[in-house]
Amino acid sequence: MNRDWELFLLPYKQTVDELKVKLRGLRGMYQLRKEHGPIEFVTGRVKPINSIIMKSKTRGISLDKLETDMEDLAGIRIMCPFVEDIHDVVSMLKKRNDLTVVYEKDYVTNKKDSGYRSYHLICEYPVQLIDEVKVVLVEIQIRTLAMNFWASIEHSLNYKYQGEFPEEINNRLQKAAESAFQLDEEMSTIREEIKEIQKNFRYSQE
Ligand code: 0O2
Repeated sequence: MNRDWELFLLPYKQTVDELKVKLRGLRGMYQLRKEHGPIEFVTGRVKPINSIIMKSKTRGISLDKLETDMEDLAGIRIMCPFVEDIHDVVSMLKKRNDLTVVYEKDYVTNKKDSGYRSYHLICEYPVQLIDEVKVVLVEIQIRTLAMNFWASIEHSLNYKYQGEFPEEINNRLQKAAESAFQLDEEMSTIREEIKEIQKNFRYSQE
């Protein structure tokens, strides 16, 4: 099948560009309000054509059905400082009126067998084209910095093994994912303790 990929992917590129600007803008708004910002940084990408073709083969997705069946042609990642920020960002995204959450996958509570943790929202986003509004699917992944550290490195190592790590490496990657999660939990505990100390200090000054 001959496809003009650039034309096909254009609404997805527009979606990624728009959402990156909107979500990065939120970070600045929290800073201005001098509130804790649940967003550390935001990235986004349109799935590269070779990955689309590879995923369509491995998942048995017909190239005619990419729009409906490949949910991550447009992908956004939101990195949060703390695990609890993930839930705040999810609630905030669910309340937005420029996108609709279709369904969600909570790999933070239910980690994948690989050790992968992240919260995924599959959303519909209406994008204005020259003479029509097209509703496209976008996958928003929300994760902590530690989850992102693990996932980015595991993903890059995966290219060598194409998803089939030897068992011993698999086990070590799972352990590394657990260490990353423990680090997240420890940072949250430290944060809570600091908040408590500050609260007590304020009371003692009143
Ligand atoms: P990319 O863009 O190269 O990252 P399912 O059919 O639901 O089991 P599906 O549809 O692939 O699987 O969705 P899933 O597993 O919920 O999420 C897909 C995306 O989540 C992946 O995209 C990765 O970005 C990320 N992900 C899921 N599992 C892992 C993992 O074990 N390690 C890492 N590093 N990332 C993971 P793609 O398609 O791999 O593309």
